[in-house]
Parts: sequence; C-alpha cells; structure tokens
Amino acid sequence: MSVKSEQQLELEFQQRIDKGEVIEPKDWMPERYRKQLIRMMSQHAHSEVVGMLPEGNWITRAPSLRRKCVLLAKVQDEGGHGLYIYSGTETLGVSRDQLVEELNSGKAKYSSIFNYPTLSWADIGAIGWLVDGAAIVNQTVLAKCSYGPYARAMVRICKEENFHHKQGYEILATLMKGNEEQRAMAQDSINRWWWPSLMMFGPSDKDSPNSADLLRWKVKRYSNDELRQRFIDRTVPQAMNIGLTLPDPDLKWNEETQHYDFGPINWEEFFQVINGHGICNKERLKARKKAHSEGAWVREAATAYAHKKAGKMIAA
Ligand code: BYC
Repeated sequence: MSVKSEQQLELEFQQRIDKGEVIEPKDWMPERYRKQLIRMMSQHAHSEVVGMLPEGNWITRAPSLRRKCVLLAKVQDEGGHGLYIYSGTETLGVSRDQLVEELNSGKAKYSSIFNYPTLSWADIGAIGWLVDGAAIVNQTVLAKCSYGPYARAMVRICKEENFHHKQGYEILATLMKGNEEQRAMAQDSINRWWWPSLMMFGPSDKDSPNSADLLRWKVKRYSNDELRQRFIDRTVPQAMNIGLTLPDPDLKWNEETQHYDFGPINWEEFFQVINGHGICNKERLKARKKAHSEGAWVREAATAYAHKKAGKMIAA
C-alpha cells in the first residue's frame, strides 16, 4: 500500500476545500489549518464569555422588569455561545481547560470591543445594535466556513444574535423617542461605540497576517475590510431611521461604488487594546479569574459525580 506524502495530502485537502466540501474532525487536515482554527475559534469562544461582563454590569440596573428579563436572557445566551464554540474547538484535539487557562493567563486574545466600559443604560442598546450587528455580519459568513463543527455552531448562534440585535435597536429607538436627556444619552453611547465596533472586524486587509491562509481554506469567505464595509452599509440607514448621528464627518454615500465612504480608523488605539492596554483589559481578566476560582467547587462536584456514576456502571 502506498503512503501518501504530506504534499499530496495537502493538495487533496485544498481540492476538497475548492470544491466546497466540509471538513469534519476525523478528516485529514494540515497542522496549520488545525492551529489556525484553534486560534480563531478559541478567541471567539473567549469573546462570548468575556462579552458577558460589560452587559452583566447592567442587569441589576435595568430600568424595568421586562428589560431585566431580556438582558438576563441575552447574557445567558452569550454564555451558551461560548460553550458551543469551546466544544467545537475541542474537536480539534485541545481541551477546554487548556483554552480557559490561556485566557486566564492573559495569553489568549478576545474581541477588542469588550475592553470598553458600559457607562449608561444606552450602552446596552449600543452593544445589541452595533456589537451584535457586527457579529452577525461576521458570523453569518462563518456559518458557511469549511470546518463543519464551527459552521454548525454559527447557525444557532446567528439566530440568537439576530434577536440580540433587535433588542438593542429597540432600546435605542425607545430612548430616541424619549426626552432630550434620553436622546443625548443614546447619542453619547453611539459616539463611544461606533469606532470600536468597526475595529471588531480586525485590522485592514494589508495588516492582517492570518487572512491569506484563512481565505484560501475558506474559513473566512470575505476579508476584514469587505465585512466592515458590509456592516457600515447596513447600519447607516438604521441610524438615520431613528435619528442617531454616526460620529464620522467623512461618512457619505458614494454613488460610484454604491457603498458608504468612511473616515480613517484609529488603528493605534486598536493595537493598544488588543495588546492589553485598553480601558478595561485588566478589569475583565480579573473578573474572569475570580469567576473561575470561585467556580472550582462546581467543577470538582461535577467530576466527583461523574466518577461515582462511572464506578456504579462498572460495578453493574
Ligand atoms: N479583537 O490577521 P487578523 C460577540 C487579532 S463576540 C481582538 O486579521 P484574523 C458578542 C487577531 O486575532 C464576537 N483581536 O486575524 C459576545 C490577530 O492576532 P493573533 C467575536 C483581534 O483571525 C457577547 C491579529 O489581530 N467574534 O459577538 O484573520 C456579547 C491580526 O488580525 C481583533 C469572533 O471572534 C479584534 N477585534 O481576523 C455581544 C469572530 N481583530 O491571533 C456580542 C471570529 C483581529 O495572530 N473571528 N485581532 O495573535 C474572526 O472572524 C477573525 O478572527 C477576526 C480577525 C475577523 C476577528
């Protein structure tokens, strides 16, 4: 029996990708494909889990029982998204414990957006509308990515994100129909969250070292800049619809390109944030570490129960 060379296997792998086939955990894959997926999926899972913190900050201060219930459900959904994606990442041969350790030690990245503070109730609207809105643009495409477990996780996640997006927009639309102070609060929130939301799509294409591989392997279907543009084109009319002004004097419709032109993004701020120097980086990591150590008894109890159950099954 002839053994295929690594080169031959890679060639066949790429042919499968080019034909639009889905790669499953037991299929042969290049080590770099596996590593890139672990990097991207674990960052995504961490983002969902850290993303619970800025919104969790407002659960006790939501302005009505209805708003509190909705926010609780949303934050719980984000926790669930983290768990699906950690499970998806485990299919690549890495344990969730290992991934969580990388987050808690500060080695792993998570989305830059969650290093900004939630200063007012309107920020909960802005997160739903802009942050979940950006996530939908990115993740709808990831639902067609080449790795089966990641793509499948995205289908359910996107359904829930659509609901999150609508609840955020509804919070802002309600505030914009309110008094002057409420409208000012909504506008102030958008002034602070607009640019960081654009940064969620990652650096511009020329500064994106991972994109070439990810596009070739159809993990990414569009580049960072293409998805950012798609998000802007969708979001500007929604802002106009409820009377919000986006804080970019260069933002204008371009008849020729049929897209909105927009002003320069502050990439220096982005790189500061992803390298640990954002407003809330330290606070977020501290909160995660505290939750992890305070949850140790739950993990121990679950392990003890699993061992006891396994022992009983062997005895029977
Ligand atoms: N933040 O080569 P590039 C949510 C890093 S959560 C931090 O373009 P890539 C939600 C990048 O990792 C949604 N780091 O990278 C939750 C790389 O560093 P390393 C989260 C970023 O992977 C709760 C370096 O910059 N969504 O929706 O090709 C409540 C160079 O970048 C960021 C996902 O995670 C960033 N924004 O493209 C509400 C989606 N951008 O690893 C809502 C899945 C870049 O080489 N991920 N970096 O050290 C992706 O689609 C891609 O990973 C990205 C970046 C587009 C984010």
